[in-house]
Amino acid sequence: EEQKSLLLDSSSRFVIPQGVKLSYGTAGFREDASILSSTVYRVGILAALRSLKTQSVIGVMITASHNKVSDNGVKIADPNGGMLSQHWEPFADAIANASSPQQLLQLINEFVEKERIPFLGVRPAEILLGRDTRPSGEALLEAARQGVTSIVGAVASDMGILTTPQLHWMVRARNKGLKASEQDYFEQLSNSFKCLMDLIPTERSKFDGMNDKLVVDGANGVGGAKLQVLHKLLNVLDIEVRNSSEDEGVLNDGVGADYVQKEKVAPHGFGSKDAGIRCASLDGDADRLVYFLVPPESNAQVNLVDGDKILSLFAVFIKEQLSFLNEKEDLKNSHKARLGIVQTAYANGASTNYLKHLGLEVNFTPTGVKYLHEKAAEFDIGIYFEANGHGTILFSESFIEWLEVKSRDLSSGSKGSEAEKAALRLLAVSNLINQAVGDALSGVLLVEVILKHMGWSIHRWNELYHDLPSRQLKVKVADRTAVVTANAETVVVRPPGLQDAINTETAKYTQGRCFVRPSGTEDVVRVYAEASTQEATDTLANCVAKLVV
Ligand code: NG1
Ligand code: ZN
Repeated sequence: EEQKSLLLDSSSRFVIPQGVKLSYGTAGFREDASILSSTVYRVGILAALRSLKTQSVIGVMITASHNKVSDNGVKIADPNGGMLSQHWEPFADAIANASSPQQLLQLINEFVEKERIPFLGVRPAEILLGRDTRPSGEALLEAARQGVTSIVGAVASDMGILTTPQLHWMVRARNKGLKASEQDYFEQLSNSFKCLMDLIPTERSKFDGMNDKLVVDGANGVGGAKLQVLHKLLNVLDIEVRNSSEDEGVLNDGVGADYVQKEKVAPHGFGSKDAGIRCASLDGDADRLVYFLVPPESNAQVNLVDGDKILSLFAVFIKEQLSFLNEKEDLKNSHKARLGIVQTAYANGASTNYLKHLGLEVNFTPTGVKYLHEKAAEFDIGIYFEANGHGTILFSESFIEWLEVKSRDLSSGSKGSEAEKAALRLLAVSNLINQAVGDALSGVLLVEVILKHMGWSIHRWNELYHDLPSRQLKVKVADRTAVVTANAETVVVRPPGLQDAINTETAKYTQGRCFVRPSGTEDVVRVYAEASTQEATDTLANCVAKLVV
């Protein structure tokens, strides 16, 4: 009864806007911020129920990532720091669209019953709330808090302005019983970075004559300021951060990783004066990272070093460490680690060829971090990246334990051996790179230390392989759900005949590859094409776009 009146009372303060149908997509709920408060309030309720069900800490992040500043959004971090279990998404959709407090209450009651969510005699719900720098964030965070506290006994902690990966990291750390404050996050990253720096082979510790400075575009979002904090703790890297707050410009407006990757132009504040310098760009909530080189001519395209190339750099480094470890086959406890690479169909074909050529196992999943993450978790070490710069490296618990034992065994034997250093490096990577979600801050640190380890400039790195020309188009259609795909979105199964037509078109081009799929975040069908020249690629993409409408 107390619960019932609490819910009816609080939900009457959050009236659902007329005529909007919301859906918990790959990025949670995302809309114009002005219509989101009832949705965020209801997500607060869901988070509290999820916490009761799992008897763990749950996170709620308020962000719309790379979208425009007037948008906002909300997503849940599950107990392990990952995305909300897909099994709960239909409930999220249902309550977000419930038309009255009574209907909301009924849906909650049914769900509590069906999922057997415990209320009595259990640990009360505990939720960590975070938000990015959007002006609408403060009020929406309050709406989330009211949603959480409308469940009897539930506690909401406001963690303040954070990057999305920081909040996911905190949720994961809390549930593992580890230190989980923002300061702990910064310390873990900087300590493991320093550890990797100390393990750089002395003969390689010089860059190959290139400018050692890194300039980072913070998208006028939350990432720039957080990177400054890390930078102060590190005091070894030469990093300049631009576009680090609203004072310098509008969030995601002509800046940020999404803009740089899609438009292939330099963000605001970068120009020919930066030609040849190593540059990087974060997105608005700092879960995506791309590197780029500004061309000397002022209106030319940037040289993009995208998520595929970051993945390739990480793969080369990890593979090198594993080969050091496997050299000493006589060691007890020998273990051939399974390294797996996970990409989507948007990965440039040249990157896939390169990775296969290294002898690595490359897997494909549909677009959406939850699919990539899940696949990568099947390996001892799983590296996943989307071309747009979201990705990370996952280490299995059993492999970490094995590494800990191994590094101890090795240190008692041949002191300072390559195998011992390799084990220590892999352990440091597992602490540096965010195990919950892709994290641009930990990504920057890992890229920087690997470049130093290899003695590579960004130019050398960029030469690992040459991207095939590619083109992405958006097609507005009456109903994007009419397009249904299979095989990690590479094949259209509906409408009938479309795939045959795409095949016929693609076959006309050298190194031609093309696929179409409905977007999960926008009301469009996306077309992606690759071929041996940019001109051919554009023609292929345009022809296929005409087949879709
Ligand atoms: P959709 O709209 O489903 O293509 C986009 C990105 C994804 C992912 C999600 C979530 C592309 C082609 N797609 O998905 O990679 O980042 O947004 O933000 O970049
Ligand atoms: Zn983002």
